[in-house]
Amino acid sequence: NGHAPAVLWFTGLSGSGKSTVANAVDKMLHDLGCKTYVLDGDNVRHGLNGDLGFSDTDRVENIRRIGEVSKLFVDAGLLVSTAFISPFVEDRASVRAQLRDNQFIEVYIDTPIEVCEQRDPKGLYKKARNGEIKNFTGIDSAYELPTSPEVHVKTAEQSIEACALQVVDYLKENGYI
Ligand code: GGZ
Repeated sequence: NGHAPAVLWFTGLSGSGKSTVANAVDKMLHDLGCKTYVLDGDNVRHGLNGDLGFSDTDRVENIRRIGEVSKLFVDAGLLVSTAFISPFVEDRASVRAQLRDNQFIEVYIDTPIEVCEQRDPKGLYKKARNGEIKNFTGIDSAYELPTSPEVHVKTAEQSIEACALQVVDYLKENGYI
């Protein structure tokens, strides 16, 4: 039950299902005996990155720090899942460049913005449309599409379970687990 350490880098819009799928994957991996950890807004944006907001500059710094922390977890031998919008291609590429070949697995959580907006679990899209929140990703702040993600997941078309299995299957097929 050994496994190769790596970062599963989930990227996608707010409400796309990144955290949900990442946590489902994490549970499956844990049940397979892997050492794992999930980094998401809940444990990073309040603490380590509590000084950062949502300007482009702050997002760049947010992702840079998360990349550094992920690298430490990989050094410790874990399969770490990160669930952040990470809207900029260049920043995702920088994190990839800091890791060894095959240690960065980009998982694009591809959910149409219409679906994310309909879900709107925190009412943030509504506030962004009202102008109560500025610089909201997909409304008035960019999301740069992944061009060649290792895994491409469509949450609007299949269950959370099936989405998570797609990621776990990738790890199996490529010898990580
Ligand atoms: C995007 C925002 C914003 C703005 C607050 N734009 O659905 P959520 O609530 O739980 O996920 C979103 C989260 C995004 O933080 P990240 O650290 O993932 O962003 S980034 O990678 O771009 O740095 C959303 C909430 O924070 N949120 N304001 N303006 N999402």
